Amino acid sequence: MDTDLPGNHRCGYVAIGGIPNAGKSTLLNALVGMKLSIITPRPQSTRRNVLGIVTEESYQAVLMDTPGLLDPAYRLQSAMRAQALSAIRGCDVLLLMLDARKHDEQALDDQLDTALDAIDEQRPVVLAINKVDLVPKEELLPIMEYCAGKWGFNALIPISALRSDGLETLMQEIVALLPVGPPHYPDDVITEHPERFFVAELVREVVFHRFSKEIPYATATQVEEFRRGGKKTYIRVIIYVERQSQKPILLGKGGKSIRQIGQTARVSIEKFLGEEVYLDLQVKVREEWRHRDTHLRDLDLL
Ligand SMILES: Nc1nc2c(ncn2[C@@H]2O[C@H](COP(=O)(O)OP(=O)(O)OP(=O)(O)O)[C@@H](O)[C@H]2O)c(=O)[nH]1
Ligand SMILES: [Mg+2]
Repeated sequence: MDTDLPGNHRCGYVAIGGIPNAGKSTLLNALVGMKLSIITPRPQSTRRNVLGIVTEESYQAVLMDTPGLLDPAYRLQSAMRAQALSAIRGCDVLLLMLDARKHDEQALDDQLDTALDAIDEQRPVVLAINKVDLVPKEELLPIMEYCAGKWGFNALIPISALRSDGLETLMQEIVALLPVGPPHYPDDVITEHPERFFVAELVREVVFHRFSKEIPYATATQVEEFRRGGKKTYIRVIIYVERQSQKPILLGKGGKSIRQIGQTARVSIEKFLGEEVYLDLQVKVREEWRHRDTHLRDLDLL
């Protein structure tokens, strides 16, 4: 063990689990202090686990944002669920997140059971009751009391991930539950996914914001070329859709829509990479990619 470390240094894996749209990715980004996970108003934005590391003098929390838990209706959704469950089952502390707006008893039961069914009674669980900025104060206590009666949570913390309210208390509770031990990662490492992953995600984020109904869910993105050396970094991203009929929707009249997607995505990609980028977007069809293992594997979703 590193002799410079305090004797009670803590380190461990923290899975952020819960139903789709609870605010898990918003929380990961807020805790890490960097936009690692895409955030959209639509459920099922996150499709695979995203790692974010918080390193302080006395602890290192290796956080894992996970896809929202739901009953899978097709292959991609079952792969998403498997990803989330593997993080939830393998973590040192589960940070279970609730959407406080869904607080009738049935909705709370549903939210709690999705994750708690997957873990053993011994594992520490911290319950983060999120979006409290949208809920009248007097409704919070009954929610907390109901949840406390359902499971022996190690802590119940009301938070607003969006406003970064309650996050210090949340982190303190989590750190106290981490095992004592040296850090897993060097202190300057924040994540371990390749740049290509984040770039593809930032393009997908724009599609999720811009389109409704089926299009976001029928879309996948992949970096096909990433070249440095010129005046700007050249990045070609393919936007896959499932059917020929979806292609013109993404392109828009005279290519207007794809140009706007490109402009918005380029700004966030440049911010993420800290360099100027030439972003080249292409739309291609991959029949039924959501349902086929070969495609899901190629897209790093399986
Ligand atoms: N008002 C409010 N909105 C929030 C808060 N946290 C997240 N949101 C919003 O809730 C929506 C979903 O947030 P995400 O962070 O993408 O949720 P998620 O749990 O990662 O969703 P999936 O990846 O689909 O499972 C976004 O529009 C966020 O801006 C919060 O504390 N307050
Ligand atoms: Mg998410």
